[in-house]
Amino acid sequence: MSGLTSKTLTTPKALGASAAALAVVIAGAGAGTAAASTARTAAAAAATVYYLDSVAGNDAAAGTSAATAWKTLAKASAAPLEPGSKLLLKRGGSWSGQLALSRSGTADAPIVVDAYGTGAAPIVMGDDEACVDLAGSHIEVYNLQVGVNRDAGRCSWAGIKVGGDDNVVERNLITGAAAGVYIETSARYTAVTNNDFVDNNHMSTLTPKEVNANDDSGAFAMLVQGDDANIGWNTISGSVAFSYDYGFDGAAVEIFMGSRNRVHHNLAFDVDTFTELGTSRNDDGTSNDPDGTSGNVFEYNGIYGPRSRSGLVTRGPVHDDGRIETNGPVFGTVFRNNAMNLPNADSEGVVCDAGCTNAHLTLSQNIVSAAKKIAYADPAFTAHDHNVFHGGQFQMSAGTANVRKDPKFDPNRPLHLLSTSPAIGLGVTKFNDVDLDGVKVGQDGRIEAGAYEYVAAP
Ligand SMILES: [Ca+2]
Ligand SMILES: [Ca+2]
Ligand SMILES: [Ca+2]
Repeated sequence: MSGLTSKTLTTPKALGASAAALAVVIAGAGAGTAAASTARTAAAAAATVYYLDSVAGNDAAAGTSAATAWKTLAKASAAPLEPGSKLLLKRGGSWSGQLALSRSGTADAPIVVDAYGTGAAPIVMGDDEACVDLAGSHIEVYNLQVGVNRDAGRCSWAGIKVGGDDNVVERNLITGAAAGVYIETSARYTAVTNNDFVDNNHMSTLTPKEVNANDDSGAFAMLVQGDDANIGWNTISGSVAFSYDYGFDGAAVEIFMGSRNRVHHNLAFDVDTFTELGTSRNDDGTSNDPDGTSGNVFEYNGIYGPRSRSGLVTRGPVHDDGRIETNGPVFGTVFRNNAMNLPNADSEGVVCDAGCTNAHLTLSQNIVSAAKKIAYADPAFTAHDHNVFHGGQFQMSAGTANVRKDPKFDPNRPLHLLSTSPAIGLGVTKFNDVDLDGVKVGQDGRIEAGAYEYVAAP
């Protein structure tokens, strides 16, 4: 087994910090009625809009118009934000330090952080804990650049740290952090949607093996310790970094102690591992994760790129030799209609070890193509069906109605299918209305394996 599969999830430095929350906006959730919408509009109209201008602002001004904008993150962080308030950052501006939002909106009147003016997205950078800290609840953050992709001025731990419930992180560029978005343990219902995660490849812990051979950590686009997050429609690239301990490290979505998170319609390029899941136990078997880690769902994600080495890593409770797996067991992970194409010579598509059984994982209608190892799972694991498997070693039970063939990806459109693909029509269950392009699933009467419906190339 490679270093990748045997590695231990390390405990991030912020573990145990303030409670957190998160906000899933699974399709259709939230205040959907006309009445709620009207109430929300009215509340927003009545609340104050504050402006922040890093060039011409003045903290002694009123802050309530572009002409009287404040200047600093400290002033903005102390703003008396009531439900429905907005905090607008001027485009073209840049701030170093932390934007800390500890007040809360409500479901009908969230606090909104957004950009104003013209030009480049406003940049919040240069904090060594979290450039944006969402400790409150019902806060929505749009259209910022969080972090920079260089040593000077990076967010050296988190880009955005989520502590409260029902927060939204949407349409931002998040770059250069050790954890682009970090969702803390008690955070529930966080939405992380339509963002671009670029080169979140900083290692927060990086020590030679002689010092510690299993402590390197970082290069997470998203680190999820909370529950019930909706993580969808993001693009994620470059979360891969050198590690003394593992050769390389990094993940698109690392789930550590979090449950019922839904990860869907994300496209990940050159990310070391798409997802690794773990809980936290001590060597004697006692748990640091009282409510466990269970029920995380991954669907319609695309995973590719020459530097990508792994699609899914999860685990059961105990190793063959009787040793407790301190990052297991992780229960009920569902992985369906994902497509991965991993040509890297060290790549392993799916790994579920340490006593993996059907209680730990279900794999349906995926395409898994990996050069070194398609899949490893312990013999008791049989809950896999209607997948296309292709590539190197296959160390898993036969499962049900799987196909071992070249998936025939279109060389011109990553992870899309050629007309000769065995994935076309292999699926039997419609798990989502739309594919990774937003195309209706099964519209031609056939459901594909993988992340894309087959539509003839234009
Ligand atoms: Ca180390
Ligand atoms: Ca948990
Ligand atoms: Ca179809």
